Amino acid sequence: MGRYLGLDASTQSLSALVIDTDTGEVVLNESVSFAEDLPEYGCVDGVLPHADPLIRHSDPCLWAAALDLLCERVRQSGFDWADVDAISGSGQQHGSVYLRAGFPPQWTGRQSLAEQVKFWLTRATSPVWMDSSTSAECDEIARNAGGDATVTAISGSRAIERFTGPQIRKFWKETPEAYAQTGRIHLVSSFMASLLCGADVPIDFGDGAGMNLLDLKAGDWSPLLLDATAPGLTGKLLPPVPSSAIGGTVHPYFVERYGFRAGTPVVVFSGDNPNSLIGMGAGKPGIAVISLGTSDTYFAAMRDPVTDPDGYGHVFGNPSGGFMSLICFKNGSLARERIRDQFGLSWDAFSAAILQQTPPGNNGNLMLPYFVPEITPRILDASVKRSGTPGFVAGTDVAAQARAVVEAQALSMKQHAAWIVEAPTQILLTGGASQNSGIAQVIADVFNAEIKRLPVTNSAALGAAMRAASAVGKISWNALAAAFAAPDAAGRVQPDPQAVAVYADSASRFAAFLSEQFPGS
Ligand code: ADP
Ligand code: XUL
Repeated sequence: MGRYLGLDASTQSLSALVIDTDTGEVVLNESVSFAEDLPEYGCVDGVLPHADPLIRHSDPCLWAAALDLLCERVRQSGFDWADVDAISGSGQQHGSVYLRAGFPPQWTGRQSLAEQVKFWLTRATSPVWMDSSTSAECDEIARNAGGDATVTAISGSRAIERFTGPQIRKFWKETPEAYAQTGRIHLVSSFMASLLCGADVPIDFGDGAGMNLLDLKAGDWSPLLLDATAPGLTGKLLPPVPSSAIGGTVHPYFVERYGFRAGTPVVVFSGDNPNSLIGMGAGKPGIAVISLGTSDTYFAAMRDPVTDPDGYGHVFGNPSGGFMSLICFKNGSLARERIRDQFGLSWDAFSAAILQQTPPGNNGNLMLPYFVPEITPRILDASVKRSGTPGFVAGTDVAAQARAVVEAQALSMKQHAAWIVEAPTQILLTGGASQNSGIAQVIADVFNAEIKRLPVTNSAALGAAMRAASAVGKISWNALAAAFAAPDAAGRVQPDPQAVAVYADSASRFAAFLSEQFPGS
């Protein structure tokens, strides 16, 4: 029993959450926002501005700076880092960091982490999950490996633009000298763990499965996919490990600067979605989870790796054993924010527009809210389409815009996620937007499922803390889920039978509008 820290390096922030397994309480929940706290790195919505909408990179020095800032902020708040018995963490998936051989060095207390990391980078920026610029490389990898079906059978996903393998291939093609100088490639998760340990911490099966490089059944890198991706890649990756492996201990830099206890064990980090699966108490098959973070994702645990027949979805490792299926939508929170900002709404007004000012089905109004290139369905040439009443199409009917974006997202999710859990009767909802009652009601009605929410909305950080407690504290998943991931009675939302009937019709009209406007999607 003790105190366990989960760090969450997400798209727009770095958070720390500590659970106390003696009292069953969350004793620390602190966050650093990249935009508000570290504007000097120039990231907007977590990425560096780029004229090409397909290119989306971030700055690994920003993540290092956020780690220093978060540790210092928590120390100053009076929380004693020495009380933490073990640490694990979470990272936005797929993003990659490219480093010289010899990384990580012995950190010195004379410079900040960001200053030290900068010297070791062979690629100044990190492609992240929002990047869609590697279509050519995906085709090449599939061809080199013997076809899409082979890549999917081995790795659980077709070669996908944002996945790390295609990103590595693009780096090798564009800058072969910098690729040759690269001694180590990390995911965001394993990079953050390596910063903390001042030692090379391996990638876990959960996050490693998001690279198009892992042989899921063998639990090791696939020689065929490594060769199909880039020359000499084997030596640039550490062998992958189970999510319960100890990656190292906290480096003296953190002990001396911030007061961590010397020797605190660090359990390997994992991806945000595998961590969320744990943090939602959904490690066993049959429980559907929707996460409304920067991306919207729909996922569930599964015993055997079953792949998406349409080729959009993925199989990742489940940190509590077995696998998880997932489907990801890029036009998630940022699309809802675009509508909120364009029409001058607050989140409360956005929710009221849905709950009080518009009916389910939105009087037949439909939107295809593809502000940026979409992952599911695959739309590279993004645009927003509307059909319906003149006021809606012209944008004067403000309330209908809020309902339309959320209905479109929920209908698309239902259409594309049927292979994961066919007709869930209950859905666990998490992520920053899950607290919005209007959004939660639309999801309940479209899926005809009861929505349950947890008191902790950062399920990725919570899941990481629970993984540390399981691996080091040897506390059972059931006990951890009962203590920290029990749904909140007040957070339940029931489907409305009348709305459910309306959405059966909306679903077919939405699917027809989508295939008419984006043929082949
Ligand atoms: P990530 O982990 O990807 O950084 P979070 O789960 O922290 O994302 O969610 C952040 C998003 O939540 C923001 O982009 C914001 O749009 C959204 N959000 C926060 N509060 C609300 C709200 N009340 N209603 C709808 N969306 C919200
Ligand atoms: C999942 C995905 C995103 C990122 C960022 O495949 O691309 O959910 O993990 O949250």
